Amino acid sequence: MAKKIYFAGSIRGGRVDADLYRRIIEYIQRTDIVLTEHVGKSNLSLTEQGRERDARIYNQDTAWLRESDLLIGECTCPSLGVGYELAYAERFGIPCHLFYDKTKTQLSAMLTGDPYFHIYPYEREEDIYPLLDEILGK
Ligand code: 6IA
Repeated sequence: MAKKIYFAGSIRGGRVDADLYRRIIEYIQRTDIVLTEHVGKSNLSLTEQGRERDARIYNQDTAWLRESDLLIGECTCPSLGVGYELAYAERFGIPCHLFYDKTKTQLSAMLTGDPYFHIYPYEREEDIYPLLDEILGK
């Protein structure tokens, strides 16, 4: 059965990796369901929406997170929102698989120091896809 995947990637933290997010999302979608497809879209509005509209985003995202089978995060570009989602996922027992490009960044010790998270440092984008196959049980 297709799994429900919560893909986490930076939005207001910076969109430098938005195309990479889109490629990863499209890869996962070959076999499984990505609840957060918008994270890979290139035309996202980055401006604050006001607390009420942002509350709708928060409520929707946390509901999706609770119903997801697992979280896959691309964490090269630091994002407060992704960090929050990871702690939230841990609280609800959602398995988390985190990727980052080790030639570009070092991950926060709050993630690498927490044994709850499965962490995959990579050097080339091509390295990500076979790991995704394993994670998704292909
Ligand atoms: O702090 P950040 O903005 O970088 O946080 C990014 C993370 O928070 C992503 O993994 C998303 O799941 C979530 N997130 C942040 N902003 C939004 C958002 N903005 N919509 C949905 N999820 C978000 C509005 C875009 C909308 C107009 C399509």
